[in-house]
Amino acid sequence: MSHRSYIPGDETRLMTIQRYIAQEERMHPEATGEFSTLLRNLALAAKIVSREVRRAGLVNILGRATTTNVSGDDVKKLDVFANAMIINALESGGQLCVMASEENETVIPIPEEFPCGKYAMLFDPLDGSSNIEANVTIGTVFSIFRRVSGGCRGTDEDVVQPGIKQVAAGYIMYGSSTIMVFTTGNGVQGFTLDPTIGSFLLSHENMRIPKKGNIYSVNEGNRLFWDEGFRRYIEYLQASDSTDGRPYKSRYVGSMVADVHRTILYGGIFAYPGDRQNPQGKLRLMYEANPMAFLVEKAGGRATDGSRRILEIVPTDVHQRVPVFLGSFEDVTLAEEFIAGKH
Ligand code: P6P
Repeated sequence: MSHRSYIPGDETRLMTIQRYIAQEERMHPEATGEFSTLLRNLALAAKIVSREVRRAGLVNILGRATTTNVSGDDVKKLDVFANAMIINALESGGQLCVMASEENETVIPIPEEFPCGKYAMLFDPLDGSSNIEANVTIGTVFSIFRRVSGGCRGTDEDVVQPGIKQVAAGYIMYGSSTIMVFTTGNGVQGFTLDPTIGSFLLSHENMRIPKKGNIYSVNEGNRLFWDEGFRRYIEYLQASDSTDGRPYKSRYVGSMVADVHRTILYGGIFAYPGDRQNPQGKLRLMYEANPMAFLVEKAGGRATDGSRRILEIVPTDVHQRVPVFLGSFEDVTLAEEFIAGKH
């Protein structure tokens, strides 16, 4: 019987996320299936969060919860729901030894009644939550490491690892459609949820970021606090020179998942620089910058803090912040040169 491989656009040969993960597993005989189960459970949680995000306006799930997170941000009920949903979907599977979330000040242990596994997962359950009520795209971001501590029950040591040690990373974007984009180190794949059959279908195979783009994405409200070099870089992009596609277009959603997804698709640069008010910027290293940097590099782009690769930063705290410059290799490299005063 001939192997019926996946052919884009052929309705009879759909590549679901389950089939893709199983196919990847077959290509790695040493795989135990634990990792595949972890990704499948994450995809299930994503479907449920997606359903609630889409229903938010209807079931009055909007509004402010009574809690705030470690960042002091008002936590909206959807944040709380997404956080609980992801924890519940993943803690009992036996693949994880510990979790960490933007919404939890300390690491999340695997309850004693559940088996523990060899992976540690960090996540931002609903990044961009300030946009929820405006019905703007928001997303879940995740980062997966292998356990490094000795015991079965994980510790801080397992979640505070340099990004270069990630075994997988990705995001689920709740936009005009729900898309799950992830890498396991072998290219970047995107799956779009078909709600009529409840499956994520391969829609963006082996995503590659253009070497250079013509879009910059940054919150210009912070311009007066930027370092001189970065300010001159943005002014350079805004100057007119048709020989290299300037002036660039400015696009900024204010949801990292949306801004990074567009940057991977179209190229250019997304930046959240440090500034005089916040030298380390706003974005979190462990569950925003690291996973996005892993994806962008695996798609052929570059991701730094203005000089160092994000993935090589040795973390000290699960909630630490880091300046972020990511996107097309040539655009990020030029931004770094301006920041270093070379132009
Ligand atoms: P600002 C959302 O709150 C977030 O953490 C990221 O998703 C986004 O890129 C950034 O903050 C937006 O921050 O200061 O521009 O509103």
